Amino acid sequence: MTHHEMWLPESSTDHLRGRTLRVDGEGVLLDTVRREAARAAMLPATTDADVTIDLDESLGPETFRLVRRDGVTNVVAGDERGALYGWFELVRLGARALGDDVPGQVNRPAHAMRMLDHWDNIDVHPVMGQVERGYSGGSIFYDAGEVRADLSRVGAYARLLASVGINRVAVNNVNVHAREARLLTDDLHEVVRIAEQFRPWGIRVHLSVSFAAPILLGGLPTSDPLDAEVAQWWADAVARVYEAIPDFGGLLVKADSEGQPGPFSYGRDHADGANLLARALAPHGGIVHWRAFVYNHTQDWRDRSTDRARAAFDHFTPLDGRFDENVVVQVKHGPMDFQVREPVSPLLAAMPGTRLALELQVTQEYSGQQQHAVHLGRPWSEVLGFRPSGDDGPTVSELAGGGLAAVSNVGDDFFWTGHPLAQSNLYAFGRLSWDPQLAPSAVLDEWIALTFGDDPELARTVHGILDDSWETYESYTAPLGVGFMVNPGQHYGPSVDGYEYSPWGTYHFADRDGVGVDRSVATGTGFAGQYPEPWRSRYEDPATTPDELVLFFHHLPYGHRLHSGKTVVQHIYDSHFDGVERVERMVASWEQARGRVPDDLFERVSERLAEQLRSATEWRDQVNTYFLRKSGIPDERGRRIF
Ligand code: GCW
Repeated sequence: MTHHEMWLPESSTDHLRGRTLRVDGEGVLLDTVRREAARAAMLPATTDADVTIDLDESLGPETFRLVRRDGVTNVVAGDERGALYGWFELVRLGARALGDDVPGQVNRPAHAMRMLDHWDNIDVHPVMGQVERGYSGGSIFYDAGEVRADLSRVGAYARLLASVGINRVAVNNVNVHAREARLLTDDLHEVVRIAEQFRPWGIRVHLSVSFAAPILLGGLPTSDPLDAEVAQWWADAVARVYEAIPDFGGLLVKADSEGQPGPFSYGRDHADGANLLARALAPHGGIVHWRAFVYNHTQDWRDRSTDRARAAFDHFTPLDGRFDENVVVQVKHGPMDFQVREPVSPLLAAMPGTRLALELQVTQEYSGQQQHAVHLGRPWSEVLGFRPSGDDGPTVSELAGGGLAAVSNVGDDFFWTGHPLAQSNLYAFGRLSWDPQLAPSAVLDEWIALTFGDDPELARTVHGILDDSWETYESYTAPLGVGFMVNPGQHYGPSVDGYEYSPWGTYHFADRDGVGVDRSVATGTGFAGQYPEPWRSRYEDPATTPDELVLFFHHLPYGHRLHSGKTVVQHIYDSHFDGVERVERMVASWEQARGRVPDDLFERVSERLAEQLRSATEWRDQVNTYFLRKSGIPDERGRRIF
């Protein structure tokens, strides 16, 4: 075995072995289903069969339904993709797939676009390495300057992704360096090879491109989006891509952000930039994902009038209605940057005339970097279900008509994700983008059952470790939504003032009296005013701001009393002591898994849990000590702070 099988071990199809299957119809994806069935040791049948799969277009794209009749389970699918997804539902259901209580509802994805973005570089980047913010070894696509000769692992990855309904993958970093820029042109034949691995699984390939490509690759003097030659260059380049890859998905762009080139250099705006590419893609049915992550990263910390949290909204809302139909503006879930707790980005509720995608981060940049066990199903589910304009308004999921995209967490590590339990995050992203209403803890249990088989004791252990692990991580890191107390650059471990005097716009403003960022309209940066009612008013006032976000919106005295009844500083002490105790319990409970999981997996998780405990202890002691020294207020319970 060259890699772990994640949630599709051989045993996941035990219930299908020796059963008969009839698949009606022809096509690449139906052939995939036939191969999967053979792999599961099912027997092909032409007439009577235990399972039948056939197409009924009236169901619509990507849709399927299981019908149990006369001892036969029939998968009726709207198209080939629906058939493939229906197949994996049979796998997920286990023995139930062949019983009379087969769930018969129509299964249709909530989002047509369910995408993973890879921040993989071809060349090893001197600072970021092979995979930017990657914590799972090298890239599965590239190895030290080349596209891998053997891409079979990409095929295995595609299978796993298809099993949770992912249908698009961007294969290179949004920070596009010189070497990666060439994937669009000179190295297109390599992208063709990658697309071949994804195609049988119904997954379309996307490329991240440099906005300066016409200069870098085409030798033009400009990449001005309103220049006719520039437009022609893009049209030609994109046409060549579609000739080589007819099912190519589209382009992904990070422009005018953290040093990437963009339309601002030419006095143009982001609608001009996005529409330029959209028009090159439109004749081929392609899409441009244009990221809204645009802010000033060379801020002077002395400048209190600039608030990074405002940036995406301020840049993009004036452009609402100006984007072409095949533009998807891709918005990070929070206004800052994938912090462990942020409010939902107000931009998501402010672009009614634009297709928006919600961007999440499966790779755990700010949530323990796959050293810490942190299951992200719950925070994602909270974001997806949040209603920015109150109980009668739409959810974030409904506002994200352009679907979901997330930064992948896999690499060439044997377990794919460094921390074996981080596989659960990849699984949860797929399942929640298919159905955002699924209960995150039920999704977690699905993943556990598929991955570890039928062992209730083990299932309890893994569930216990992961289910509230996000809250645990939050409790020993930056308090009450304040964010960014990490080591600058690599973003692992505590450094309370690490970003306090930096140009990145990420400050907590702790002083001897209090901590937090005043983002109110009345006295602060005005960010709270970017929300519709009722949240605008709720966030405006500390009395109505939820505790967990109160320092995101307000600068509060250490003695301020939270809804919980605790003061801010006592909350900091208590949550940090509690967080470490929770990690101690995680470490102890993992012992129950010894002998119940493969030894190498047991050891890997044990090592990571030991590191999590060390790191959590460091977080606790640095954060508590920092606030004790700033505030001079002792812990009510007299615990040891340094
Ligand atoms: O969170 C930040 C990361 C960068 C990343 C950037 C982005 C790809 O630290 O590494 O760059 O976000 O989302 O573009």
